[in-house]
Amino acid sequence: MLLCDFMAALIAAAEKGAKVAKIVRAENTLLQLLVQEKEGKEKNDRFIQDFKTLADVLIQEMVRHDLSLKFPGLEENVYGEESNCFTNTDGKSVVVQLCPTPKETASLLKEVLDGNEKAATILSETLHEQVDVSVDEALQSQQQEVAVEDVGVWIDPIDSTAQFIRGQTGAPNNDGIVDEGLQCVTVLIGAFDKQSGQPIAGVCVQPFASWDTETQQWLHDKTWSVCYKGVSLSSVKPSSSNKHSIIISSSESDDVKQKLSRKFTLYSAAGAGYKILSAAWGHVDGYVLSRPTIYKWDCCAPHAVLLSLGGGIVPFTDIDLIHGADQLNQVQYQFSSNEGGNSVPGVIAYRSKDVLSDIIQCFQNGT
Ligand code: 2IP
Ligand code: CA
Repeated sequence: MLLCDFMAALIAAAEKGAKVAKIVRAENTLLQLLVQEKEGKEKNDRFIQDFKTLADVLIQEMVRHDLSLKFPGLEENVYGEESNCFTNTDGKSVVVQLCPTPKETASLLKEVLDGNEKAATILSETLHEQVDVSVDEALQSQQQEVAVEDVGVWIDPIDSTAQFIRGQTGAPNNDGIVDEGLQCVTVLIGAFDKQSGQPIAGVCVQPFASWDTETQQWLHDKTWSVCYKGVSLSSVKPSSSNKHSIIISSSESDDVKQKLSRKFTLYSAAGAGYKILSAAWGHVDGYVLSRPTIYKWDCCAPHAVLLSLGGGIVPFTDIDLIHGADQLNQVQYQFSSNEGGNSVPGVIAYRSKDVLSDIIQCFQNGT
């Protein structure tokens, strides 16, 4: 496959995923399914998983379907956060996937939507819709051949699911950072080289990037990058200005916060993908997470963006034993079938090597 065709397909899939996320929140029938708190007997006890997971799974399976149709052979190397197998309380399983026609997909979805014909039809029509996307000229000229068998894909269909369900509108601070709200939601599709484990491309879409007061609708925003065999391209324009600020998870430990405060101002926000992108966009210099609550599907796509800008992501392990940034290897993305094998033991995401060195110094004894 040609690199430009692969990127066009990733962009189309991510934009369609963002459209599904927006429709799930805009269509009242679907929204009720999404936000209803399923307690006790009201819970749709036909299926253990609930609609929140179904929205995730539908986007993931749509991306898998569309990429596999365009690039035969890729399907066995497309990985996602969610399992697409829904089991009911009688142990009956329904594998959620796109069928050859919208009609067949709708009837399958009705099975996991408790017979809700309207919801099943709305979702199926959106999942099967052809979306045309405009691809940046710089990408159109990338005619390099990429071997399908060399590439793996990680999908995070809806990152920051909690903010997606809450549905609040966040307020950006002076640096453009939203600490919580729909703006923190991202659809992440990252591609990596199976041999080296390194990211080669990433497409990140914010379905709810900004609210259009005229049309009373959410506008989406897209960030893409390529870092493949010497080609570094991104929709983000490089900028050298350091903010001397770091973004962290709201659940970060006091000890890590105290050490980072030696050199940086700290902000917190929801969304692992959103935080890594905040570093790539230059809202902050980096993102630090000291615990293994992040996964390869969260990191792969925005990691490609940082790499294309001269930054990167290294694991946050044994940081006090490190004597220099050069000792650290980038996070790698080969799929692991081991339990917990696709989690990442904490991250340091950085815009430049200088920022990485400054972050490491915060943790060195005595500095
Ligand atoms: C979550 C989501 C959370 C993040 C967690 C991710 O992904 O990005 O926001 O926690 O690490 O796994 P935090 O907000 O503390 O950074 P998902 O929403 O897809 O489960
Ligand atoms: Ca996630």
